[in-house]
Amino acid sequence: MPCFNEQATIVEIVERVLASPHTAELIIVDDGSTDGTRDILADIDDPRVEILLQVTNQGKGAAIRRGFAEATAEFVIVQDADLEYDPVDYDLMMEPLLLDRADVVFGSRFQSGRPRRVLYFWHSVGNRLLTLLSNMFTDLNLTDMETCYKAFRRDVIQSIDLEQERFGIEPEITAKVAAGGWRVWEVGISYSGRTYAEGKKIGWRDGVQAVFCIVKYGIRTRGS
Ligand SMILES: Nc1nc2c(ncn2[C@@H]2O[C@H](COP(=O)(O)OP(=O)(O)O)[C@@H](O)[C@H]2O)c(=O)[nH]1
Ligand SMILES: [Mg+2]
Repeated sequence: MPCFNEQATIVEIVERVLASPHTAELIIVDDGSTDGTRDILADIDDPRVEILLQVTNQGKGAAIRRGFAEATAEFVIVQDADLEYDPVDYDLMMEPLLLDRADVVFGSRFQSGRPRRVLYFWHSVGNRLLTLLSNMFTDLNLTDMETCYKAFRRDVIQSIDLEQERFGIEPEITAKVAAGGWRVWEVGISYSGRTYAEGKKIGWRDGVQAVFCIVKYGIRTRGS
């Protein structure tokens, strides 16, 4: 769980994660929070929780790379520290992994019969364009490349070298998973998007950086 200034949601999301029967361990990587999140984290008392503190803010990519490196359970899922993604959906995410049909599972907000909050139109257009561009390089037919819900066999994600520090990590993971020839599945998940007033931080600059990373890793991993 990458976590940066999420004092409004951290308690609730940790409770939801720990309530899931699938949760063997929860590694929270605090990315230099300055809003009191760290004090809240210090009060968590559950043997399954491990808290890692980044010295300075380095970005979501750096935080999840640190989490991947520390993971010990058989499967790993990325869980944001807001309430946009619901751990109740771990059941759906885990099924292809537990049946040994998938090595990697993407949770799609767009190909989903599950409830989702109706919100920013232009965000969804941006997400679809980024997914389309990524698919053109990877030749995967994903519907939601940018989704937070990416689940992996632990040995698979730990075998992939990742370098992106910020949101470029999503296209980097996607390109490298595709290049590795791993079995990728997708399942529809619910999505409770938040507004900027509610704390959303991602912005158009992150979209531009995503395009850059799709092309960079698309070219680099093509044919490999
Ligand atoms: N925006 C942002 N999020 C970070 C950072 N480091 C860790 N995170 C966490 O990564 C996740 C990013 O969330 P995401 O849904 O992609 O963006 P958001 O909902 O617009 O904030 C959240 O759990 C953040 O707490 C950072 O430097 N910036
Ligand atoms: Mg979010």
